[in-house]
Amino acid sequence: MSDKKVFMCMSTDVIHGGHIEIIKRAAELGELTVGVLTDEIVATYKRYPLLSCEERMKIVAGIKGVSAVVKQEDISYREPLRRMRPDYVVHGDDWVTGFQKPVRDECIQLLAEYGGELIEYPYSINTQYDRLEAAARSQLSIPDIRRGRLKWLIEKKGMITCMEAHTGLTGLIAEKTVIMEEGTIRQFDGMWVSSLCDSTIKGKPDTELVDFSSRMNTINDIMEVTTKPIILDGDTGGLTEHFVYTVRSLERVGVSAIIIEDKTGLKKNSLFGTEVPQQQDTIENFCYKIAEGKRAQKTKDFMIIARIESLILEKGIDDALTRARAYVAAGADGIMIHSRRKEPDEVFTFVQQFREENQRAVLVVVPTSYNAVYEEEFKRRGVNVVIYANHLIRSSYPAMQKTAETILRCHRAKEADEQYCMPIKSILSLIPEE
Ligand code: SPV
Ligand code: MG
Repeated sequence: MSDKKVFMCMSTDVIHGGHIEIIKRAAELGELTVGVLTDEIVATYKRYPLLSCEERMKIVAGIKGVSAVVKQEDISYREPLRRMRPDYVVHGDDWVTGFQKPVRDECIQLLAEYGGELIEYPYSINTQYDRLEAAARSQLSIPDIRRGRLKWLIEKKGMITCMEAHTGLTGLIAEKTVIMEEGTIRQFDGMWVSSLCDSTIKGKPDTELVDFSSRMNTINDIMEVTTKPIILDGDTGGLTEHFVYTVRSLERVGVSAIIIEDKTGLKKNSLFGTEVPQQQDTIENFCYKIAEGKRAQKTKDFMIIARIESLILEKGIDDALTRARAYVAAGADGIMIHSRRKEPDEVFTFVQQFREENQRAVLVVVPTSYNAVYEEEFKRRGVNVVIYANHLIRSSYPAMQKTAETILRCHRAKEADEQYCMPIKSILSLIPEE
């Protein structure tokens, strides 16, 4: 064997002949070290791994030709290359284009710093391997696997982001949109099934008019085509006697959490604030609802998160904090604090004061009106979940309206087609048949 050092990186939990082949070729070049990506990184850039990093490291270590296995904490090759200075980095040629290209570009630059070399082998295209990956991915949509993933992600990442989804198609956007940024990959961690969006898409007001059976249909549509965890906007949760059934139904289908708001009577959307009559529930009643929901819960992973409307209804921070304490004591797994101010100050004050006394409960924010705050700032302050609650419906409606107006104005579709519509070919192939 040559005295050259070889490095390659692996994330897979489904080892197949293609991987064995590339390891064999890499080992022929010298002493092979394999970097195994951590669970957080795999979940961020690919999908939630079915096997933990430790398991995957053990499997890779057992493959003939592998001399050493190291944990790799970043998708970028910077750390292992600077530390090990391998003579060769080995990779499939699938990263020449696509979202991994910037990682490749950086890797080439790093190798050039000390005269290392990138060796690429043709990526194994094999329908069997694709089927294997599809089967592994489909495991992730199984209720027992999907349900617990929200808690897991929050524990691993500290803070996660959720995009709203109100149809199968918007679910696919929340599931599949990926961007590359400075050698890392960004995608949403989960989905929010908003009552506002689920009502609006049906042309109905956001007043709990869309009933639970209909909400479940939406959830099912989204679940059929996605794998990411789902948080349901449960409005007020309805009658406590009904809420206990809701909790069980949601657990059964694999929803990860429900957020219920402490309002009573005819619910109106929070962003109306005090412009419309809205009644906050008593602490006692709402605590009873939370406690009964927790009692009905069958699995350990499901979460009931209490949403506090004190700031929306201008009752002040002290009222919000009193309620937060009571709701957590009643069993709530977390608190969503809502505000409709343009400035984030009152949310920040609440977060700071709540976190001083409670470091454990999950804290959720919905920065629809205070939209200038960066995610990093929320994280630094102790927020665990940031929800983009209505952005896909708010962006699709203007596009549809412009299209309709343009066709009316032009007496034909050509102009609208050119300006606002994706090509027919693209829409036909947007959802491939299995
Ligand atoms: C929703 O998305 O339906 C919400 C958040 O409840 S908000 O519209 O801001 O009240
Ligand atoms: Mg809502």
